[in-house]
Amino acid sequence: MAAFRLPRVEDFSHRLRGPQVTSRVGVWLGVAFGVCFLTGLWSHVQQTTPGWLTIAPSPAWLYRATQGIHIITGTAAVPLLLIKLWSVFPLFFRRPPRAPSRALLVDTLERLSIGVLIAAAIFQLTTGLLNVVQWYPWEFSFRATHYAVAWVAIGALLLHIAVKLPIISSALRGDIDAPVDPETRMPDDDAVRDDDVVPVDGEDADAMVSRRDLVRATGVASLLAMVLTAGQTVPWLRNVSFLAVRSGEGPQGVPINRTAREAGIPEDISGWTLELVWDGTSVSLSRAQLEALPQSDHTLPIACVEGWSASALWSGIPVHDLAAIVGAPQGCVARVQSLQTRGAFGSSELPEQFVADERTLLALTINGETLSADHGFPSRIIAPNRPGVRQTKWVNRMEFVV
Ligand SMILES: Nc1nc2c(c(=O)[nH]1)N[C@H]1C(S)=C(S)[C@@H](COP(=O)(O)O)O[C@H]1N2
Ligand SMILES: [Mo]
Repeated sequence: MAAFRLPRVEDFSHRLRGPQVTSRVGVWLGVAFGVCFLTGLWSHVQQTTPGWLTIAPSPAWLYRATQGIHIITGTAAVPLLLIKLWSVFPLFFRRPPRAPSRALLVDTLERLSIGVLIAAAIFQLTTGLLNVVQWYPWEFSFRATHYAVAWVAIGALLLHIAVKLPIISSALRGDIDAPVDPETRMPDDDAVRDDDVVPVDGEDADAMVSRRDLVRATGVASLLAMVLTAGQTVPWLRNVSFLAVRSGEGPQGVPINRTAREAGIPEDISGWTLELVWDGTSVSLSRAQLEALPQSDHTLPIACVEGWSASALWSGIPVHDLAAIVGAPQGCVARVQSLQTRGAFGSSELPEQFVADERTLLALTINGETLSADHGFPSRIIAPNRPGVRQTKWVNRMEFVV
Protein backbone atom coordinates (compact mmCIF):
# COMPACT_ATOMS: atom_id res chain seq x y z
CA MET A 1 0.00 0.00 0.00
CA ALA A 2 1.35 3.39 -0.91
CA ALA A 3 2.26 5.63 2.01
CA PHE A 4 0.00 8.62 2.59
CA ARG A 5 1.22 11.68 0.80
CA LEU A 6 -0.29 15.15 0.92
CA PRO A 7 -1.63 15.96 -2.55
CA ARG A 8 0.21 18.46 -4.71
CA VAL A 9 -1.10 21.08 -7.14
CA GLU A 10 -0.06 18.93 -10.11
CA ASP A 11 -2.26 16.08 -8.85
CA PHE A 12 -5.31 18.06 -9.89
CA SER A 13 -4.62 18.75 -13.50
CA HIS A 14 -8.14 19.11 -14.83
CA ARG A 15 -7.89 20.74 -18.23
CA LEU A 16 -10.82 23.07 -17.53
CA ARG A 17 -9.28 24.61 -14.43
CA GLY A 18 -7.38 27.80 -14.86
CA PRO A 19 -7.40 31.50 -14.12
CA GLN A 20 -9.54 32.06 -17.24
CA VAL A 21 -12.46 30.25 -15.59
CA THR A 22 -11.69 31.57 -12.11
CA SER A 23 -11.57 35.19 -13.22
CA ARG A 24 -14.63 35.06 -15.49
CA VAL A 25 -16.78 33.37 -12.87
CA GLY A 26 -15.11 35.63 -10.31
CA VAL A 27 -16.25 38.79 -12.08
CA TRP A 28 -19.89 37.65 -11.86
CA LEU A 29 -19.43 36.50 -8.29
CA GLY A 30 -17.93 39.89 -7.47
CA VAL A 31 -20.91 41.66 -9.05
CA ALA A 32 -23.37 39.40 -7.17
CA PHE A 33 -21.58 39.94 -3.85
CA GLY A 34 -21.29 43.68 -4.43
CA VAL A 35 -24.99 44.12 -5.16
CA CYS A 36 -25.90 41.76 -2.33
CA PHE A 37 -23.70 43.74 0.06
CA LEU A 38 -25.16 47.13 -0.91
CA THR A 39 -28.78 45.98 -0.77
CA GLY A 40 -28.05 44.23 2.54
CA LEU A 41 -26.55 47.43 3.90
CA TRP A 42 -29.68 49.26 2.82
CA SER A 43 -31.86 46.69 4.59
CA HIS A 44 -29.82 47.17 7.74
CA VAL A 45 -30.23 50.94 7.49
CA GLN A 46 -33.98 50.58 6.95
CA GLN A 47 -34.24 48.47 10.09
CA THR A 48 -31.76 50.37 12.27
CA THR A 49 -31.83 53.88 10.89
CA PRO A 50 -29.01 56.12 12.15
CA GLY A 51 -30.14 59.48 13.56
CA TRP A 52 -28.69 61.53 10.67
CA LEU A 53 -30.72 59.70 8.04
CA THR A 54 -34.42 60.09 7.21
CA ILE A 55 -35.97 57.34 5.13
CA ALA A 56 -38.80 58.52 2.90
CA PRO A 57 -42.03 56.54 2.59
CA SER A 58 -41.77 56.93 -1.21
CA PRO A 59 -41.39 55.13 -3.44
CA ALA A 60 -43.61 52.65 -1.65
CA TRP A 61 -42.00 49.70 -3.48
CA LEU A 62 -38.37 50.61 -2.70
CA TYR A 63 -37.74 48.09 0.08
CA ARG A 64 -39.59 45.45 -1.89
CA ALA A 65 -37.12 45.96 -4.76
CA THR A 66 -33.91 46.21 -2.74
CA GLN A 67 -34.67 43.22 -0.53
CA GLY A 68 -35.88 41.14 -3.47
CA ILE A 69 -32.59 41.91 -5.24
CA HIS A 70 -30.63 41.10 -2.08
CA ILE A 71 -32.03 37.57 -1.90
CA ILE A 72 -31.90 37.05 -5.69
CA THR A 73 -28.21 38.02 -5.95
CA GLY A 74 -27.34 35.94 -2.88
CA THR A 75 -29.01 32.94 -4.49
CA ALA A 76 -27.27 33.59 -7.82
CA ALA A 77 -23.93 33.60 -5.99
CA VAL A 78 -24.25 29.99 -4.81
CA PRO A 79 -23.43 28.20 -8.12
CA LEU A 80 -20.83 30.87 -8.93
CA LEU A 81 -19.04 30.35 -5.62
CA LEU A 82 -19.08 26.55 -5.98
CA ILE A 83 -17.51 26.62 -9.46
CA LYS A 84 -15.02 29.26 -8.43
CA LEU A 85 -13.90 27.21 -5.43
CA TRP A 86 -13.66 24.11 -7.63
CA SER A 87 -11.48 26.03 -10.06
CA VAL A 88 -8.94 27.07 -7.42
CA PHE A 89 -8.95 24.47 -4.63
CA PRO A 90 -5.76 22.66 -5.81
CA LEU A 91 -3.83 25.84 -4.99
CA PHE A 92 -4.55 25.07 -1.39
CA PHE A 93 -2.01 22.25 -1.74
CA ARG A 94 0.72 24.48 -3.12
CA ARG A 95 3.72 24.10 -0.78
CA PRO A 96 4.71 27.27 1.01
CA PRO A 97 8.33 28.45 0.76
CA ARG A 98 10.50 26.34 3.07
CA ALA A 99 12.80 28.84 4.75
CA PRO A 100 11.57 31.78 6.82
CA SER A 101 11.60 34.66 4.37
CA ARG A 102 9.61 37.54 3.00
CA ALA A 103 8.09 35.12 0.50
CA LEU A 104 6.88 32.89 3.33
CA LEU A 105 5.33 35.86 5.10
CA VAL A 106 3.51 36.97 1.95
CA ASP A 107 2.36 33.40 1.29
CA THR A 108 1.02 33.03 4.83
CA LEU A 109 -0.79 36.36 4.72
CA GLU A 110 -2.36 35.46 1.39
CA ARG A 111 -3.57 32.08 2.67
CA LEU A 112 -5.00 33.73 5.75
CA SER A 113 -6.86 36.41 3.83
CA ILE A 114 -8.27 33.87 1.36
CA GLY A 115 -9.27 31.62 4.25
CA VAL A 116 -11.17 34.52 5.80
CA LEU A 117 -12.80 35.36 2.44
CA ILE A 118 -13.95 31.78 1.78
CA ALA A 119 -15.19 31.28 5.33
CA ALA A 120 -17.09 34.59 5.32
CA ALA A 121 -18.60 33.96 1.87
CA ILE A 122 -19.79 30.46 2.79
CA PHE A 123 -21.09 31.74 6.12
CA GLN A 124 -23.08 34.55 4.47
CA LEU A 125 -24.66 32.38 1.81
CA THR A 126 -25.48 29.59 4.27
CA THR A 127 -26.98 31.77 7.00
CA GLY A 128 -28.85 33.82 4.39
CA LEU A 129 -30.40 30.74 2.77
CA LEU A 130 -31.27 29.23 6.15
CA ASN A 131 -32.93 32.49 7.12
CA VAL A 132 -35.02 32.33 3.94
CA VAL A 133 -36.32 28.94 5.02
CA GLN A 134 -36.63 30.27 8.60
CA TRP A 135 -34.46 27.58 10.12
CA TYR A 136 -32.11 28.85 12.82
CA PRO A 137 -29.85 26.00 13.94
CA TRP A 138 -27.68 28.41 15.93
CA GLU A 139 -27.71 30.54 19.07
CA PHE A 140 -26.50 33.88 17.73
CA SER A 141 -28.68 36.71 16.43
CA PHE A 142 -29.02 36.21 12.69
CA ARG A 143 -29.27 39.85 11.75
CA ALA A 144 -26.39 41.20 13.86
CA THR A 145 -24.08 38.37 12.79
CA HIS A 146 -25.01 38.40 9.09
CA TYR A 147 -24.41 42.15 9.11
CA ALA A 148 -21.02 41.98 10.88
CA VAL A 149 -19.70 39.14 8.71
CA ALA A 150 -20.82 41.07 5.59
CA TRP A 151 -18.15 43.67 6.38
CA VAL A 152 -15.54 40.96 6.84
CA ALA A 153 -16.55 39.39 3.51
CA ILE A 154 -16.52 42.64 1.54
CA GLY A 155 -13.20 43.73 3.08
CA ALA A 156 -11.56 40.39 2.29
CA LEU A 157 -13.08 40.50 -1.22
CA LEU A 158 -11.67 43.96 -2.00
CA LEU A 159 -8.24 42.91 -0.74
CA HIS A 160 -8.44 39.74 -2.84
CA ILE A 161 -9.34 41.67 -6.00
CA ALA A 162 -6.50 44.12 -5.40
CA VAL A 163 -3.94 41.33 -4.90
CA LYS A 164 -5.16 39.32 -7.90
CA LEU A 165 -5.64 42.21 -10.31
CA PRO A 166 -2.62 41.33 -12.51
CA ILE A 167 -3.68 37.69 -12.89
CA ILE A 168 -7.35 38.68 -13.41
CA SER A 169 -6.60 41.17 -16.15
CA SER A 170 -4.22 38.87 -18.03
CA ALA A 171 -6.65 35.94 -17.75
CA LEU A 172 -9.57 38.04 -18.99
CA ARG A 173 -7.64 39.39 -21.96
CA GLY A 174 -5.98 36.14 -23.07
CA ASP A 175 -7.36 33.08 -24.82
CA ILE A 176 -9.92 31.43 -22.55
CA ASP A 177 -8.88 27.92 -23.64
CA ALA A 178 -5.09 28.40 -23.52
CA PRO A 179 -3.25 25.83 -21.35
CA VAL A 180 -2.19 26.96 -17.91
CA ASP A 181 1.06 26.48 -16.07
CA PRO A 182 -0.08 24.83 -12.80
CA GLU A 183 2.65 26.47 -10.73
CA THR A 184 2.49 30.09 -11.88
CA ARG A 185 -1.21 29.91 -12.81
CA MET A 186 -0.39 32.00 -15.84
CA PRO A 187 -2.09 31.09 -19.13
CA ASP A 188 0.30 30.15 -21.88
CA ASP A 189 -1.19 31.41 -25.12
CA ASP A 190 1.60 29.96 -27.28
CA ALA A 191 1.49 26.37 -26.01
CA VAL A 192 -0.26 23.71 -28.05
CA ARG A 193 -3.92 23.70 -27.11
CA ASP A 194 -5.25 20.32 -26.21
CA ASP A 195 -8.50 20.96 -28.02
CA ASP A 196 -6.50 21.26 -31.23
CA VAL A 197 -6.33 17.48 -30.88
CA VAL A 198 -9.70 16.42 -32.21
CA PRO A 199 -11.04 13.55 -30.11
CA VAL A 200 -12.18 10.44 -31.91
CA ASP A 201 -15.92 9.87 -31.58
CA GLY A 202 -16.71 8.07 -28.35
CA GLU A 203 -13.10 7.92 -27.31
CA ASP A 204 -12.59 11.07 -25.31
CA ALA A 205 -15.88 12.85 -25.72
CA ASP A 206 -15.54 14.89 -22.53
CA ALA A 207 -12.52 16.63 -24.00
CA MET A 208 -15.04 18.41 -26.19
CA VAL A 209 -16.15 20.56 -23.28
CA SER A 210 -14.20 23.77 -23.40
CA ARG A 211 -13.61 26.31 -20.66
CA ARG A 212 -15.95 28.60 -22.51
CA ASP A 213 -18.65 25.92 -22.20
CA LEU A 214 -17.97 25.59 -18.48
CA VAL A 215 -18.22 29.35 -17.94
CA ARG A 216 -21.47 29.44 -19.93
CA ALA A 217 -22.91 26.48 -18.02
CA THR A 218 -22.04 28.22 -14.75
CA GLY A 219 -23.85 31.33 -15.95
CA VAL A 220 -26.89 29.25 -16.88
CA ALA A 221 -26.85 27.55 -13.45
CA SER A 222 -26.73 30.92 -11.78
CA LEU A 223 -29.59 32.26 -13.93
CA LEU A 224 -31.63 29.16 -13.18
CA ALA A 225 -31.05 29.58 -9.44
CA MET A 226 -32.47 33.10 -9.78
CA VAL A 227 -35.43 32.28 -12.01
CA LEU A 228 -36.41 29.21 -9.98
CA THR A 229 -36.67 31.27 -6.78
CA ALA A 230 -37.41 34.88 -7.75
CA GLY A 231 -41.15 34.22 -8.16
CA GLN A 232 -41.55 34.82 -4.43
CA THR A 233 -41.06 38.50 -5.15
CA VAL A 234 -41.46 38.89 -8.95
CA PRO A 235 -45.15 38.11 -9.67
CA TRP A 236 -44.68 37.13 -13.34
CA LEU A 237 -42.12 34.47 -12.38
CA ARG A 238 -44.48 32.81 -9.90
CA ASN A 239 -45.40 29.94 -12.18
CA VAL A 240 -41.82 28.95 -12.97
CA SER A 241 -40.23 29.41 -9.53
CA PHE A 242 -40.50 25.80 -8.42
CA LEU A 243 -37.80 26.20 -5.78
CA ALA A 244 -39.15 29.35 -4.12
CA VAL A 245 -39.78 28.88 -0.41
CA ARG A 246 -42.85 31.13 -0.60
CA SER A 247 -45.14 31.28 -3.60
CA GLY A 248 -45.94 34.96 -3.08
CA GLU A 249 -49.53 33.84 -2.55
CA GLY A 250 -51.45 32.82 0.53
CA PRO A 251 -54.74 33.19 2.36
CA GLN A 252 -56.45 36.45 1.32
CA GLY A 253 -53.80 36.80 -1.40
CA VAL A 254 -50.70 37.28 0.83
CA PRO A 255 -48.31 34.74 2.43
CA ILE A 256 -48.15 34.48 6.21
CA ASN A 257 -44.89 34.57 8.06
CA ARG A 258 -45.98 33.93 11.63
CA THR A 259 -49.44 32.71 12.51
CA ALA A 260 -51.53 34.03 15.40
CA ARG A 261 -50.98 30.76 17.24
CA GLU A 262 -47.18 30.95 16.81
CA ALA A 263 -47.19 34.51 18.14
CA GLY A 264 -49.19 33.41 21.18
CA ILE A 265 -52.23 35.58 20.43
CA PRO A 266 -54.97 34.80 22.97
CA GLU A 267 -57.81 32.63 21.63
CA ASP A 268 -60.53 34.92 22.93
CA ILE A 269 -60.02 38.54 21.95
CA SER A 270 -63.69 39.50 21.95
CA GLY A 271 -63.02 42.27 24.48
CA TRP A 272 -60.26 43.76 22.28
CA THR A 273 -59.89 47.53 22.10
CA LEU A 274 -57.28 49.77 20.54
CA GLU A 275 -55.69 52.09 23.08
CA LEU A 276 -54.44 55.43 21.76
CA VAL A 277 -52.13 57.39 24.06
CA TRP A 278 -50.71 60.88 23.91
CA ASP A 279 -49.21 62.81 26.79
CA GLY A 280 -51.44 61.42 29.55
CA THR A 281 -54.57 61.32 27.34
CA SER A 282 -55.78 57.83 26.51
CA VAL A 283 -58.71 56.77 24.33
CA SER A 284 -59.89 53.18 23.78
CA LEU A 285 -61.79 52.24 20.63
CA SER A 286 -63.57 49.01 19.80
CA ARG A 287 -63.39 47.51 16.34
CA ALA A 288 -66.95 48.74 15.65
CA GLN A 289 -65.91 52.29 16.61
CA LEU A 290 -62.86 52.04 14.33
CA GLU A 291 -65.05 50.82 11.45
CA ALA A 292 -67.27 53.86 11.95
CA LEU A 293 -64.34 56.25 11.31
CA PRO A 294 -63.56 57.45 7.74
CA GLN A 295 -61.63 54.65 5.97
CA SER A 296 -58.86 54.93 3.34
CA ASP A 297 -57.83 52.39 0.69
CA HIS A 298 -54.25 51.89 -0.50
CA THR A 299 -52.44 49.24 -2.52
CA LEU A 300 -49.18 48.53 -0.70
CA PRO A 301 -46.73 45.63 -0.58
CA ILE A 302 -45.62 43.52 2.34
CA ALA A 303 -41.89 43.09 1.70
CA CYS A 304 -40.42 40.50 4.02
CA VAL A 305 -36.70 40.67 4.77
CA GLU A 306 -36.56 37.02 3.74
CA GLY A 307 -37.10 38.09 0.15
CA TRP A 308 -40.76 37.35 -0.54
CA SER A 309 -43.16 40.15 -1.20
CA ALA A 310 -46.78 40.59 -2.19
CA SER A 311 -49.00 43.54 -2.88
CA ALA A 312 -52.52 43.87 -1.50
CA LEU A 313 -55.34 46.38 -1.26
CA TRP A 314 -55.63 47.47 2.34
CA SER A 315 -58.29 49.58 3.98
CA GLY A 316 -58.32 51.15 7.41
CA ILE A 317 -57.73 54.40 9.28
CA PRO A 318 -54.73 56.62 8.46
CA VAL A 319 -52.44 56.61 11.50
CA HIS A 320 -52.30 60.42 11.49
CA ASP A 321 -56.10 60.48 11.93
CA LEU A 322 -55.66 58.28 15.01
CA ALA A 323 -53.00 60.67 16.31
CA ALA A 324 -55.45 63.54 15.84
CA ILE A 325 -58.10 61.75 17.95
CA VAL A 326 -55.90 62.00 21.05
CA GLY A 327 -54.59 65.43 20.05
CA ALA A 328 -51.03 64.34 19.20
CA PRO A 329 -49.26 67.08 17.19
CA GLN A 330 -47.67 66.99 13.72
CA GLY A 331 -44.20 65.50 13.86
CA CYS A 332 -44.93 62.83 16.44
CA VAL A 333 -43.76 59.24 16.15
CA ALA A 334 -45.98 56.24 16.91
CA ARG A 335 -44.96 53.41 19.21
CA VAL A 336 -46.95 50.40 18.13
CA GLN A 337 -47.66 47.43 20.39
CA SER A 338 -49.43 44.16 19.76
CA LEU A 339 -51.19 41.32 21.57
CA GLN A 340 -48.18 39.11 20.85
CA THR A 341 -46.90 37.10 23.82
CA ARG A 342 -44.17 34.99 22.13
CA GLY A 343 -41.18 35.74 19.90
CA ALA A 344 -39.78 38.85 18.24
CA PHE A 345 -41.43 41.63 16.19
CA GLY A 346 -44.32 42.18 18.61
CA SER A 347 -43.81 45.97 18.55
CA SER A 348 -42.40 48.66 16.28
CA GLU A 349 -41.96 52.40 15.97
CA LEU A 350 -43.23 54.50 13.07
CA PRO A 351 -40.95 57.52 12.46
CA GLU A 352 -42.68 60.87 11.98
CA GLN A 353 -42.57 60.88 8.16
CA PHE A 354 -44.45 57.55 8.15
CA VAL A 355 -47.03 58.78 10.67
CA ALA A 356 -47.52 61.88 8.49
CA ASP A 357 -47.93 59.87 5.26
CA GLU A 358 -51.62 59.41 4.45
CA ARG A 359 -50.96 55.88 3.14
CA THR A 360 -49.79 54.63 6.55
CA LEU A 361 -52.82 52.76 7.82
CA LEU A 362 -54.07 50.88 10.79
CA ALA A 363 -55.61 48.32 8.44
CA LEU A 364 -58.86 46.52 9.20
CA THR A 365 -59.28 44.73 5.86
CA ILE A 366 -57.09 43.09 3.22
CA ASN A 367 -58.20 42.69 -0.42
CA GLY A 368 -61.75 43.60 0.58
CA GLU A 369 -62.06 41.06 3.41
CA THR A 370 -61.81 41.43 7.17
CA LEU A 371 -58.22 40.62 8.20
CA SER A 372 -57.90 36.94 9.05
CA ALA A 373 -56.45 36.04 12.45
CA ASP A 374 -53.08 35.24 10.83
CA HIS A 375 -52.96 38.54 8.93
CA GLY A 376 -53.37 40.46 12.19
CA PHE A 377 -57.07 40.68 13.13
CA PRO A 378 -58.40 42.92 14.71
CA SER A 379 -55.95 45.53 13.29
CA ARG A 380 -52.48 45.81 11.84
CA ILE A 381 -50.03 48.40 10.56
CA ILE A 382 -49.37 48.74 6.84
CA ALA A 383 -47.04 51.53 5.68
CA PRO A 384 -45.29 52.27 2.38
CA ASN A 385 -41.58 51.36 1.94
CA ARG A 386 -41.18 49.47 5.21
CA PRO A 387 -39.46 46.14 5.95
CA GLY A 388 -42.06 43.41 6.63
CA VAL A 389 -40.91 43.00 10.22
CA ARG A 390 -42.16 46.52 10.97
CA GLN A 391 -45.68 45.91 9.59
CA THR A 392 -46.93 44.96 13.04
CA LYS A 393 -49.95 42.66 13.26
CA TRP A 394 -52.51 42.29 16.10
CA VAL A 395 -52.04 45.94 17.17
CA ASN A 396 -53.74 46.88 20.46
CA ARG A 397 -51.90 50.03 21.55
CA MET A 398 -50.37 53.06 19.87
CA GLU A 399 -48.56 55.70 21.87
CA PHE A 400 -47.65 58.97 20.18
CA VAL A 401 -44.51 60.75 21.32
CA VAL A 402 -42.45 63.66 20.05
N1 LIG B 1 -46.97 41.27 15.92
C1 LIG B 1 -46.28 40.80 14.86
N2 LIG B 1 -46.36 41.44 13.68
C2 LIG B 1 -45.67 40.99 12.61
C3 LIG B 1 -44.84 39.86 12.71
C4 LIG B 1 -44.74 39.21 13.95
O1 LIG B 1 -44.05 38.20 14.12
N3 LIG B 1 -45.49 39.71 15.02
N4 LIG B 1 -44.14 39.43 11.60
C5 LIG B 1 -43.82 40.48 10.64
C6 LIG B 1 -43.21 39.98 9.43
S1 LIG B 1 -41.63 39.37 9.56
C7 LIG B 1 -43.81 40.08 8.21
S2 LIG B 1 -43.00 39.72 6.78
C8 LIG B 1 -45.22 40.51 8.10
C9 LIG B 1 -45.98 39.48 7.34
O2 LIG B 1 -47.35 39.80 7.35
P1 LIG B 1 -48.40 38.74 6.82
O3 LIG B 1 -48.23 37.49 7.63
O4 LIG B 1 -49.76 39.34 6.96
O5 LIG B 1 -48.07 38.50 5.38
O6 LIG B 1 -45.81 40.70 9.36
C10 LIG B 1 -44.99 41.35 10.29
N5 LIG B 1 -45.78 41.66 11.45
MO1 LIG C 1 -40.78 39.23 7.49
